[in-house]
Amino acid sequence: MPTPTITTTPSEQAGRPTRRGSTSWRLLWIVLAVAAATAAVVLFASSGARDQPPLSNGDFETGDFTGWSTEDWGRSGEWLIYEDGTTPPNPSVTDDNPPFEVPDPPQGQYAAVTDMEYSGARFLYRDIEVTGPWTLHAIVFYENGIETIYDPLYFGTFNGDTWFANVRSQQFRIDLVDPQAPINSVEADDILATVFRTQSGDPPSLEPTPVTFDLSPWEGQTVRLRATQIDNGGPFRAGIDDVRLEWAN
Ligand SMILES: [Ca+2]
Repeated sequence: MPTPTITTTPSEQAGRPTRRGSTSWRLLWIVLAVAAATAAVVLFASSGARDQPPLSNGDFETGDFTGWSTEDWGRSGEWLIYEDGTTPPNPSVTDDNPPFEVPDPPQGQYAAVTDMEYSGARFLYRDIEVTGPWTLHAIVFYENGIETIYDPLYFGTFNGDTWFANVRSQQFRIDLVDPQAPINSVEADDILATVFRTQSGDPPSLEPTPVTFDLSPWEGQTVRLRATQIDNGGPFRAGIDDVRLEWAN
């Protein structure tokens, strides 16, 4: 019986190098695909980091004022975190005329709003270290309990017990101020810029509205973002949410 032999046809011989070649190409394509995917992930991660300079709890989603400071002047009224636009976040600090009714938080579950039973001035603020060419972004809104905005650049005085203002003031404004200045300062040297403000003649309410402001002129400095709400003509609910930093174009 002849010894079995393994024979190879010319076509198979020709095919072997071809198969090895196709395997090599397949490997090369896999390597290239993995490299491309890795590059895409790296690019995505770096562009994502670039899009979000840090500003902790600018959206109030911790459900409290972590990262922020508040100061409330007056017998009854304050900045509060709320979830539902028709439920006073602190029922012991609210006026029934008109009752608390504001838009629901425009971003996420929580936002900041003022509520009050008596007249006063309320400050919500935080310091921002401007370490890049950033744009400030926020969403603002308000519900004035009376028809008229009164906008004097005057926040009244507070002796720790009683708030006093000798002119009508019914307004909401957001300024960039010198971090070293007193919280109620309206001195021209202390107010670096005004991001938003209600003015005489404005409508009595504003739906949630985005505002942006270029912070790049203060790059390398620390500025204080100060939101101020004042009323002595009726309740004035002012709200803010989604405060964040973006890279300026
Ligand atoms: Ca929010």
